[in-house]
Amino acid sequence: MNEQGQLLARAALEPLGEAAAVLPAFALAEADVLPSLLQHVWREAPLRHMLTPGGACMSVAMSNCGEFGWISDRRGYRYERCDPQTGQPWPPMPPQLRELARRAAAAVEFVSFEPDACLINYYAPGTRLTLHQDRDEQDLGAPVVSVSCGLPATFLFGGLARRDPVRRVPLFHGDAVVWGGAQRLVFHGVAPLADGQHAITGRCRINLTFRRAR
Ligand code: MD3
Ligand code: FE
Repeated sequence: MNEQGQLLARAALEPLGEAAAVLPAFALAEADVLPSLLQHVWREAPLRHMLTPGGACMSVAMSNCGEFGWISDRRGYRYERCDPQTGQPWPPMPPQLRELARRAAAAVEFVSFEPDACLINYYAPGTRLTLHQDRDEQDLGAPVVSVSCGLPATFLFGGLARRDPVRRVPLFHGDAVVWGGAQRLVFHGVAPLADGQHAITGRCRINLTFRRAR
């Protein structure tokens, strides 16, 4: 079995339900160079803490690249072509990352996934993401592909109702996850990030989510 075959075999052992799959180490090559791949993005569209519609400051710092970026403010959640902070279009998605997202989706049979948005989440120690659904995308038939980089995190994977029981799934540097089909609207979140040191990122975790916004 080739290397990719082995990764897929491990992935098959970690199903989260129909059409959600962890691909352990699938994105290792890209994760190892992620800070340099994102340097240009962060210069053009700096990480910032967005406000929730309720007026709370999110503990995760965010930015975007691609044709569309996900934003939150007092008016709600939505995708925008321009960064509200600079008025400029979001920086382009690095081709290497777009290609990675396509390959991860195809590995679990979402052929022809064309992401037009990439949300960048930055977690310092203690940062968490409360349970939520991702439902601001036009085509909920398209999957979401996530890539983890840096410190490990505990991903919280619930059900289709907020009160459903939550499974805790560890995510490590280089892991990719593809969410789609019946799992696309599950409630999910991230437990407070444990402190630590990582060779690539230092004291933080970076998570990318590739989406089809329109
Ligand atoms: C399951 N990010 O950005 S990625 C998010 O680690 C988000 O930063 C988390 O949830 C993070 O919205 C988790 C995994 C993920 C992303 C999208 C999903 C899981 C998903 C969409 C539907 C179901
Ligand atoms: Fe989410």
